[in-house]
Amino acid sequence: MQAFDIIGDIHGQALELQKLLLKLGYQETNGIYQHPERKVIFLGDFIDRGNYQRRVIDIVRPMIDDGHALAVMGNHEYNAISFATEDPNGGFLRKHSDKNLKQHQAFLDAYASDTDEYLELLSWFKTLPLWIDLGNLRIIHACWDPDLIQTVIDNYQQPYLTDEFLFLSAYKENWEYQAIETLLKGKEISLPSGKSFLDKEGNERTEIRIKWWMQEATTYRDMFLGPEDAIPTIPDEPVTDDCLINYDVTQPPVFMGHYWMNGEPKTLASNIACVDWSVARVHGKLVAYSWMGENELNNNHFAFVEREE
Ligand SMILES: [Mn+2]
Repeated sequence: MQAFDIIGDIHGQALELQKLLLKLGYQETNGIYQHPERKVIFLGDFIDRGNYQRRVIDIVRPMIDDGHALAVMGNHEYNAISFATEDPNGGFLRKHSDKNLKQHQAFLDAYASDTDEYLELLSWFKTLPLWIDLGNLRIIHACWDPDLIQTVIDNYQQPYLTDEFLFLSAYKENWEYQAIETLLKGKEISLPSGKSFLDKEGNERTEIRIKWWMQEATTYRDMFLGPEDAIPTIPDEPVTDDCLINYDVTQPPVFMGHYWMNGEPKTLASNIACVDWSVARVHGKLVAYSWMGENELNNNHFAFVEREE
């Protein structure tokens, strides 16, 4: 049985990644971090935000290409691909708006002097699957939605972003758009009409991201996943739609990243865990879970390093 160290979103924080790999017992041999018995599974979101994005790629890519690690695609790799892909209808699949540029500029700058490497890296991003299902272990960036996963399989027969899938996912009217939104960015629901809240950037939002795994949640406020200071502004009214995912305890453990968790790393259910404690944020952590084949996850299997500086 292969054991894995499952590592959350890195976002250009190469120093913390090196520290965590060393802490987990990986050693750099011929320029590639490796472990005699264990492998890493990365949850995606290698890029955007941090100061060492190219260095992160230079660490994770050889590990993956050389068989010492697996990885899924994060929403930031998806965005990078869409940003660089021309839309046959004009412009790019992801708009080069001020907001999108701001989020992505540090990545573009890191490769500004090397267009060939930039383009080659984007085609490598496309080789990252949208999810991994090993039978006894499941990995996805944001939300394990079995219906959407089945729809992808029914239509594309595999978990990769083909050119057609990529193109169709850029348009809201297509199910492909919804699939990427949910699998890579998380499940959202609309607030009751007239209700809104302010997000991290201070933008007014009428939709909330929800704790899709939280079976006991009944109200908008229970399900809300977002900044703590916004919680009192979320209505404590029952949600009538059936929007949560019934991921029951008999299913294999699933790991995700993406959500900026707070406090000490711990599981969300006996078979569900998030490993993103937002290392891109001051006081964030880079978190790993060391999986030895167990169905029932154990809080003692988390390891982390604190954000530098
Ligand atoms: Mn993400």
